[in-house]
Amino acid sequence: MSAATLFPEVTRRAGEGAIEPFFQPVVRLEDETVSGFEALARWRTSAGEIARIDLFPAHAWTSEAMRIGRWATRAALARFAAWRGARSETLGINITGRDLSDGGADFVLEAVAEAGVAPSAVTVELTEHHWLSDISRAAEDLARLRGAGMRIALDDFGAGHASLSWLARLPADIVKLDQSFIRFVDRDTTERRIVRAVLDLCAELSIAAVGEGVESESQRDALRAMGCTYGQGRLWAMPLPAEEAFALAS
Ligand code: G
Ligand code: MN
Repeated sequence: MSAATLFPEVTRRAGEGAIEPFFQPVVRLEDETVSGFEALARWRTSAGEIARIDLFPAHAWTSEAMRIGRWATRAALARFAAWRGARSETLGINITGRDLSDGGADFVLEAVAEAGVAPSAVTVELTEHHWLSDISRAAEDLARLRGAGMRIALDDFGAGHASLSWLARLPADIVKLDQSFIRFVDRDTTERRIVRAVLDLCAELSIAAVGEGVESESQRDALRAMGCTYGQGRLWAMPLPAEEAFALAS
């Protein structure tokens, strides 16, 4: 099943191109080994250039965006399942509040089962860039995913809508600190103090933290010194095609 058959509108806009799942490694800051990957949909154009799907920002979210997201998630799960076997690495899949309120939890349960990926290998990343219209319902949906063995991550933490109320009311295992904070984490900045406080908060709540968009060794060192467990970013690798990304795991 190709993107071309499912999404003629998008593939028309992309020329000969197609949506493809890319994978960005997430590393343990302790020893910089790969703990897992985040799946990110990419749009590969006929010119060979690879663009981020900026077609659907939060304010322009459509049912087509959701269909594409779901297709990309299924494709990512299939690629990951074919590679992982008995290995221990995890896969992060992204979901929005809109998707969640449109049967997203059932979709994730079904797609993970269909791909044959162990639920314990899956982290569901809920982005803060979209509003949650019904937080109680979202909490129930996320609890179902967690009950099935998946982990829940609050993505783009600090840069979106809800931070503390989400932390208080949603079942979260992981917080992914937005890269707008990580950018300044190696200097004496307000961002650095906020990161330190959020890491303390995560420790208090027994939530693991991931620094997103880590680009330099000094950012890595600062996060490590403040007790952040994981990192993700250009310092290690940008999102890559499956084979290239998976080759980074030892
Ligand atoms: O929204 P979310 O955090 O799930 O998506 C991560 C996005 O950030 C991806 O589109 C990815 O390409 C981008 N990204 C990942 N690592 C880096 C980085 O080190 N620097 C920058 N500028 N962007 C990054
Ligand atoms: Mn994410």
